[in-house]
Amino acid sequence: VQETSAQPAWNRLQWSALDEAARTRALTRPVQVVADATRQAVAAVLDAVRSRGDEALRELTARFDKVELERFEVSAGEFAAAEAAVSPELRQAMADAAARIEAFHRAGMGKGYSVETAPGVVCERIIRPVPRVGLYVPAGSAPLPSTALMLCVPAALAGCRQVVLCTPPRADGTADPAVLVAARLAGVDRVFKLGGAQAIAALAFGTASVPKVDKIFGPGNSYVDEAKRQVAQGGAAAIDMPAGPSEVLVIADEGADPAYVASDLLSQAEHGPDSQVLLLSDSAALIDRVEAELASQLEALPRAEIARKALASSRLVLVDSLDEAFAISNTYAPEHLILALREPRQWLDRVEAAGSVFLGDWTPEALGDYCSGTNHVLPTNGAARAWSGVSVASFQNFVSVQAASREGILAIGECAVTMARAEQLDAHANAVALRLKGAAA
Ligand code: HSO
Ligand code: ZN
Repeated sequence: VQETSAQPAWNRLQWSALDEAARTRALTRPVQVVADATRQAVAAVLDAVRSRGDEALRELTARFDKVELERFEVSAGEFAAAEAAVSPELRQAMADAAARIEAFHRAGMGKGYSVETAPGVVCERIIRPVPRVGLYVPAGSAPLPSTALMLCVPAALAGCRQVVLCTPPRADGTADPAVLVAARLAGVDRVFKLGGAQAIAALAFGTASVPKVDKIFGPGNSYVDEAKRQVAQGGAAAIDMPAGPSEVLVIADEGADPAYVASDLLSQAEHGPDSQVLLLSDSAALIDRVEAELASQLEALPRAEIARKALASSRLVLVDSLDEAFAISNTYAPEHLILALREPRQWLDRVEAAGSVFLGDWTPEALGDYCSGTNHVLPTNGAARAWSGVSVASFQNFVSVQAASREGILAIGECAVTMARAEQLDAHANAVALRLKGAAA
């Protein structure tokens, strides 16, 4: 740990020098303790919105967003004003990004299928969109129109019957214009100016002005996360995935460009003081150079304060080999994994768990955050071991169908009867045996 006050602090470790406990500590994310106060505050907000609807939304918006809103839904006039407020360059960039996100997500859409598993027995999978979905786009320290694209594009591809988006109002009572333009570019035109736990409550329970949804998507602050957790637990609405602070893990070899590596670490660090940043390298010289770059690039960043806080819990780890680096990465299961390696594709098979992988020096995480075409709503906090990022499938249900003909029940009925008898479920056995008799007659 560097301790001169002029130098920002980050943790430099040598993996081979750590014992088991220190290794575990090095890979442990800070525990996300949801304070009792947060949990109770969120529960109170959910309660208020469930019982008093729009009236509660008005009070909570006045209290938390400091703005009196008569109407939450963005009007046609506000959309028009937003279109006028966004520069042509930004509009075009968002349209280009939306097109690439659509191309990638469309190609990955699941298909229905049908298999004859026995003569006269046809099993199918059919796909149905989640009927009503709610998308949350945060606007805290920086509004994120890119997140609107990442949620709206797959929702539109899935064909959800009702798609509504919530984003917090600004002090003047308007929504961020770029978020509105992004939503419209992706085919979503029902936007509500609501933020925080009250937005999640409105989507989960519905109010006179906000329609209830079946599933809620999108990142947010700790109140939003806690509200999503509570509505999911209570069965009011499903949610996309468990949330935590954003994170990146970079595996870099001796030949990596230290300026590129540092810029990738900093782009994650600037998201928030709790962002997680890890570098694994088999080259001490590379780590030295990255440290120097971190210090100099940090100075020039407007969000240096935030990034510095995140870096304080970052880790720059010297490993004995790249094999060791992949073992560590797979244990950690990062949201973003950057392979700053000379032959990155040759190492891809080693990746067991990661939300999204970035191959080689020309693929910064920022490309995936905005416009390569992949989704940036990804599993954090180690969830990548068992969860995947948002895709069209996140907005779909996969329904199985089976149809047996007379020939079909004759072919497989005995199988069911035998198993039902073994489980001592006689009604099951009867349901099949009756038909076997009928079919044989
Ligand atoms: N890296 C963030 C997504 C984002 N970055 C939005 C910029 N804008 C979490 O994956
Ligand atoms: Zn980002």
